[in-house]
Amino acid sequence: MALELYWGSGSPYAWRVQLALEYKRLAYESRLLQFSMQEHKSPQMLRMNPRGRVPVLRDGDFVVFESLACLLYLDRKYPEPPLFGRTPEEAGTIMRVICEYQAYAEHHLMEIVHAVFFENMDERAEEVTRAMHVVAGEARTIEGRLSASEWLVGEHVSAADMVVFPGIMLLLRAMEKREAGDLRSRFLPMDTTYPAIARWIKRMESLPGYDRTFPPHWREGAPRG
Ligand SMILES: N[C@@H](CCC(=O)N[C@@H](CS)C(=O)NCC(=O)O)C(=O)O
Repeated sequence: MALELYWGSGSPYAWRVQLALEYKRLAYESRLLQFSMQEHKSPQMLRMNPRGRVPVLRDGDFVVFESLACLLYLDRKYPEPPLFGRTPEEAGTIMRVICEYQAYAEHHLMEIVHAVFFENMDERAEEVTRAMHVVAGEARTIEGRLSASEWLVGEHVSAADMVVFPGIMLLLRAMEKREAGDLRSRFLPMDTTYPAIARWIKRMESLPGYDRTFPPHWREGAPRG
């Protein structure tokens, strides 16, 4: 039976798994769920993931959720091309970069995105400014890595790129919103503020199958979530 991916448009976590499936050129059934209709909370989805979140990946009788777990499963089950490197050293470095992103950047990045899309920025100004400083610092670290190498770790695209990329794209999308105000000049234009990240984004966008992973609702009208 084919792999099935349950996902939602604009979910950075689901996007990671889509990138991995496409990179490995795996055939899969795409099950796009509508957040607005709470389809991710249906009884069928809750049976697979009691947390009611996406992504959820099904492979025959086996179900896995949590995006990083999905990447690891795919890599163990379908090893070529690898997502976690070819040597123990590469695997350790890839996991380290992922852990650093998740521990020190992601929460703050999502705080900014959430504030821009769903909250009153004036009321959240202090927290958002604090988060912005943290994210800008972490972006500098990523910029440093990408100034020295085409991908976040090693010579090839890896799980590290697939974990970090969707978050950065979501942040850039938030920056397109009028509500982002002065934050925009902190991050944009990327070509000037973070030129190595801007070049890396282009490389990610030219990966095979990338277009199929792009959040469909982002192609429509003004940015929302
Ligand atoms: N740590 C999880 C996060 C998954 C997650 O939060 N997904 C969001 C979409 S971006 C979701 O399904 N939210 C629905 C909800 O919380 O009700 C992962 O890496 O997969």
